[in-house]
Amino acid sequence: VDVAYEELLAEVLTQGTAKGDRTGTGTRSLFARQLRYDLSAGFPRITTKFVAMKAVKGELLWFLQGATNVRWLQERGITIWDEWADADGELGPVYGAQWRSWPSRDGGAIDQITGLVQMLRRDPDSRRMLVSAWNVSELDRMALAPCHAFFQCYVAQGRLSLQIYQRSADLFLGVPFNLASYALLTHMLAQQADLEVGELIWTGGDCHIYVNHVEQVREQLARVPAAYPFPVLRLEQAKSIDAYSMDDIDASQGYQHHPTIKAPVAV
Ligand code: THF
Repeated sequence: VDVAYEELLAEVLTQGTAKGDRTGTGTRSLFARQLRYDLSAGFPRITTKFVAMKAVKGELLWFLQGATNVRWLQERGITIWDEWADADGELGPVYGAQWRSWPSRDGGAIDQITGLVQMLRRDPDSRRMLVSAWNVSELDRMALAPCHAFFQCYVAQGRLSLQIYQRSADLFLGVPFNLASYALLTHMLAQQADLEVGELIWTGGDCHIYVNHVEQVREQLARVPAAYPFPVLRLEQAKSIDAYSMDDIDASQGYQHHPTIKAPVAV
């Protein structure tokens, strides 16, 4: 049973500095913390509350399509990006645009994900296996600056590890999603490159609990130590990193969890 996430919640709740933020909500915050998960030991879908895997899967597939319009998500009942979209459903050049078509100087576009899969296959010792959403020249056109700004892959002994740097971490609402999302991405990349999964390393910059999530966090921590182990991921083999569908992904096997805890998202 892994309680690292809950320990981080408790640390920020009890030791965090009161700090204002862009949304005007107010937070308790600590800087620079890390969570590590051995992905071969289980899929890090937090169990001390229900984590909506349908939204996690949909959001990641939507990133991988290079999409930046929320309609595709809405058609699947996923509303987690609605607050930031304009009247046409657009978010500007956020994750999907930067991952799949980062504008290059010659007027073309760079597909970082295809490049990453090629490096994993051809040159797994490379120390340049990074994907960045943090395109400084386009930040002002994004509805929201990337929270999970970039990630790096690392291969040793046939195992793929991934470290994600999250500059701003909404510990109660966002981080359980972000952990499951990057764990899933690691499994997909490993499958595409014929590797086993290694570790997911999550590095958080401003790690915060919004003041209007404090009661929810107390309720969640009253449930610790977690009673349940992580579930196991079933991932059907897809022909390419672009070919995964919702039905190929199932993180419900062995997912025992405490009940949902609702909270408002800071916009
Ligand atoms: N803004 C803030 N304030 N927090 C975030 O976590 C966040 N994101 C994305 C962009 N901006 C953010 C959006 N991701 C939920 C989950 C992830 C989000 C936004 C909202 C959410 O409300 N989750 C609920 C309900 C899920 C459901 O629809 O069923 C939950 O209980 O988990 C971080 O990437």
